[in-house]
Amino acid sequence: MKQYRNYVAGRWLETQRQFTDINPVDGRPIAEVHEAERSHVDEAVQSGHRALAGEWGRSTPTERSALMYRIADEIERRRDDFLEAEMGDTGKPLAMVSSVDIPRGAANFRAFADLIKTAPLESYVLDLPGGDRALNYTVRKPLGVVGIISPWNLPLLLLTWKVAPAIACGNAVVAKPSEETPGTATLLAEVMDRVGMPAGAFNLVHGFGAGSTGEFITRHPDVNGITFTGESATGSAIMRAASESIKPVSFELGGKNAAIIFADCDFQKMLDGMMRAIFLNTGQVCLCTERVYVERALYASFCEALTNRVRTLKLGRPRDAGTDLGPLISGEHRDKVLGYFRLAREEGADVLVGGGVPRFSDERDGGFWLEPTVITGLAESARCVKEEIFGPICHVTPFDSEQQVVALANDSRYGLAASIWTTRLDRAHRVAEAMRTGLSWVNSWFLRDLRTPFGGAGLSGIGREGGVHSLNFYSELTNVCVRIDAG
Ligand code: NAD
Ligand code: 6OD
Repeated sequence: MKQYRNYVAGRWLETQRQFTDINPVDGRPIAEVHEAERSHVDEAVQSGHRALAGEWGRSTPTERSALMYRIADEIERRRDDFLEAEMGDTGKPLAMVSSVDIPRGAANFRAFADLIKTAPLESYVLDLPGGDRALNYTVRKPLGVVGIISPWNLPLLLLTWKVAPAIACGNAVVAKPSEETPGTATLLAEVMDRVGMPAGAFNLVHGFGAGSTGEFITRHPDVNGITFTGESATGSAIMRAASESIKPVSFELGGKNAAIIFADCDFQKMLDGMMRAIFLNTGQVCLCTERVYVERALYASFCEALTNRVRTLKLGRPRDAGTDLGPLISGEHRDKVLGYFRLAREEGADVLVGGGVPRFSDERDGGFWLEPTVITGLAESARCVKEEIFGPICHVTPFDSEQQVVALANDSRYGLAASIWTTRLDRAHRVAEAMRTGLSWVNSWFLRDLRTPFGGAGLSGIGREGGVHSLNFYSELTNVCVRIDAG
């Protein structure tokens, strides 16, 4: 059985306690993972501080940028290993890991490697009475040791989305991937080792959340900042833990995202877009649409077309030809989503398609599969319309006016993303701006420019990452003020 070890202070570390990494396609074990204890997390944090006091702390943006290009190159050189590890841990189709997860892992490093060399800093001249002046300029310093805690749904993409800007800014990192998906994170540590990352500048610790590695990081008094992607409830627990030593936090949390479909949309493009927005990664993307609002004139034809397309989706193993959907990540998560399928019926939903567990009569019956599902007919107050489900399901509701649908879409405690489908330019801009979300897509979904601010409002998060917004989170910006006599 494969062993996934911790990487601390530039050395591979085995521990007493191990847990099993499961392949969600068939429920079979694929690796044993060494769970880091509190003392190992402490050693990772202290080695981070030693790195900051040494060679790594003296590195220049140009040197770090070059190193990050080597990291991206090495990820690409080991592409097949990364693909295998990501498919093994998640059961995602090859088409997705080879076009989204692994390429974005490399792209994140290149994007922030370029940015750190060119990011502007501020400078102001203050005129003083009598002719003296004060020159103010900003210096970008690392925060220190940054704790990075990431989820299982886009394991390499979301881990590197935070590791890359953190090291671009010269921080040391203690990273903890999800216990469900330790594979590509361990490969990333191998990459760091190979490209010559100084010992302690990148540490990887495996484990769980509360009472385990995650909590040891967030409560550690010498961790200087926490960046987290995951559930809103976990964000709340981490915020409490981080408050003990007043650490800055950046949170990318859950969503209950709306799509708004106007009758004037390009129907075919919209339908293709909605199939991705609802079902990519079996609905396990924080940006996925779970609430679909359709203008009444189009409602019946949309429901019919969506249902027909869903019937064509192929549930398959990652390498099976034509696979559209993989399994859910775990038995526990499948039970949670199944609970919502049941609740939807109790709340009075009409199930247009899906709603159950598929049977394959092969090894996949030991895995964590669910049918892609479309429901209608629920009140806006129903729990299935209000709570994040994070599975292959959406609820479709008709609307009658722009004003009404803006109010419906915004009636959520989450505020991550919206997608708007229309060919009317004025309406597109108006509605996009009216969304109480961190991100509004028009005639598109999950189209990413890594320089833009990314994050959510309300339960969906705190702060923005992406481009210079990431650099500002991972830096301590310091103002230097120099008085210049008039002479
Ligand atoms: P999760 O919150 O259960 O776990 C995420 C990480 O936090 C894991 O590494 C876990 O071990 C750790 N963790 C759990 N409890 C902890 C604690 N008390 N202290 C410290 N660490 C702890 O989330 P998940 O189930 O892995 O991911 C799915 C969720 O993530 C969904 O809600 C989804 O919307 C959200 N998500 C949001 C974004 C975004 O960008 N907004 C991106 C991806 C996923
Ligand atoms: O694309 C990204 O940078 C990003 N953070 C995506 C998040 C997806 C959520 O599951």
